[in-house]
Amino acid sequence: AEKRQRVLSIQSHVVSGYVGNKSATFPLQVLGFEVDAINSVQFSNHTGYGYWKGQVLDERELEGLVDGLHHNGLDYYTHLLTGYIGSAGFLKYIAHVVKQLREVNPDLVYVCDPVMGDNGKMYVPEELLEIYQDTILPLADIITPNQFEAELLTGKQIKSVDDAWQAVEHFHKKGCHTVVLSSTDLGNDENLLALASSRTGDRKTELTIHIPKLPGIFTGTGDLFAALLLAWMWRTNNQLKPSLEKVIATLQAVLKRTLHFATERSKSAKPGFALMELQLIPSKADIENPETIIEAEVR
Ligand code: ATP
Ligand code: PLP
Ligand code: PXL
Repeated sequence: AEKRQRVLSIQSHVVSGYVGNKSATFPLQVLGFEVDAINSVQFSNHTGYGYWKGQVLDERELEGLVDGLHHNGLDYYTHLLTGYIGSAGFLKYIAHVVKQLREVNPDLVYVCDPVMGDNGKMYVPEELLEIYQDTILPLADIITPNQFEAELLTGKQIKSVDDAWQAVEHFHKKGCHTVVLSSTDLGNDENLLALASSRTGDRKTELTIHIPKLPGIFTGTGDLFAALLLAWMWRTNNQLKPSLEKVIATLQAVLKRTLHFATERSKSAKPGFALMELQLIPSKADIENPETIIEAEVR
């Protein structure tokens, strides 16, 4: 029998709402993965609210947790997933964790969402950029930068689809076999454009997909995207096209449900952050069995 897939997910925990591990764990579990979560922070709520309280895990504490797992032989993982990381020391220690986990399982797949910012603004310390470039990307199998993050990592602006493919090429050269630009403004007024490329064995796949824009600002969607991509790449034996289509199908369903829920209850046109929390639990069926309506286009 096939060994159960085991993911170590190192991300934020929020008491209320759905970002980081709260956004990634349930979908991975629904799709059959065993999920071990390390909470890099524990906050009352996501930081978009403007007010939050909680704790931040430092690299010494991360070391302690990983040591505990190792001591008891609990550190066999098929996948490592990381998202938002707020400090240079913590990110450097992640590189160490990847190597340590690969000593136990050389085939470990590392899915890295190099979260640094969006829409031209960095929200992590600048020193993280160099660590992602030099240390983390060469260890990653699957990466999911957004357009701005791809620009930072390559040091080149992305103003056209051609520019975006050049960025993708840059990441392949760094050693990442699957590169997905999870959102770019290279679509049109109604669509975001995502680009995806994978090189596994002698298979080479390059895709774009137009994502209908929904009117709202959502949080935790990048985290959900990376978790779903991890799951579907495994379940399809690294077939990028069905994976990407399923990821987008689930995201559209979750976001439509979220928007419907929020607008039904909101007295104003712009629902607050609490109402806009992802409706993840009611979307269980859309996670298990995404109905793929939007097709990816082969380049
Ligand atoms: P990260 O910063 O985590 O690397 P990101 O900035 O690309 O990722 P998002 O902008 O949240 O993260 O996008 C991730 C996915 O969420 C998109 O591919 C898209 O499917 C979906 N999404 C987010 N916002 C919207 C929206 N307003 N309308 C439609 N889809 C959206
Ligand atoms: N600001 C802070 C402090 C964060 O922790 C995060 C987490 O990723 C963000 C902004 C980004 O949120 P988003 O992924 O929705 O762009
Ligand atoms: O990816 C979103 C996210 C993750 N973690 C924390 C956040 C947010 C978004 O605001 O505040 C702590």
